[in-house]
Amino acid sequence: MKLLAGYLDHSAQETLLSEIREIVRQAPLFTPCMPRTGKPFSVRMSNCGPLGWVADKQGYRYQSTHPITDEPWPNIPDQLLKLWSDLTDFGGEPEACLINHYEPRAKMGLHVDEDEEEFMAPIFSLSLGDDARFRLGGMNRKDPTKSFILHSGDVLLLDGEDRKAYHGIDRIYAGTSTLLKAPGRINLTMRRVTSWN
Ligand code: MD3
Ligand code: FE
Repeated sequence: MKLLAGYLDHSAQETLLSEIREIVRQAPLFTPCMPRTGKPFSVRMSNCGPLGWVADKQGYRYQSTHPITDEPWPNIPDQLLKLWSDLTDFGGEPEACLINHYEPRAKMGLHVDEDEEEFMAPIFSLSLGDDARFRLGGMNRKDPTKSFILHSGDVLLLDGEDRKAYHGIDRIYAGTSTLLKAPGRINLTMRRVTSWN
């Protein structure tokens, strides 16, 4: 894991945030839910890029359209594509950019990202808004974990062994940033999904 603390300055964060606001106007945040049980996530999501990650009673998957509007996902903003090409050495553009919106009480339990076919590509993550406590473990759920505070503008790059590690968001520290209009946090995660192109 490589943490690039404060990689985006305030003005770059504002520019990106206005692009994200436009994206969620076209592709509204939806509430994902657990397969089978239908238990809703506390995080709301949307995506941009050719593929987007969705979760419903049928399962977890990547698809090319929004689950409610059935429209294709908006494009990934150029600013994000440039960050990907500047910071990763993997050929090709990201195929999916997941937008996670955390309200102050939202969290994301420990999980492994395993819905992608491509495990060689790094994962790029960017935090906006309130601080969050991020937890990174090992390949097994019971492995010891470490926690890190993620701040607005921080970039996290995951590759190698960490790509397959358990991770989650324990809590949001509401009111630690004034970037967003309301307390909360946005996380953007860019990924390669397919292993064919
Ligand atoms: C470590 N998102 O979308 S981002 C996710 O802050 C996700 O919203 C969290 O976990 C969030 O799947 C954490 C940092 C991150 C992303 C992917 C990882 C850490 C990771 C994949 C493997 C290991
Ligand atoms: Fe994850």
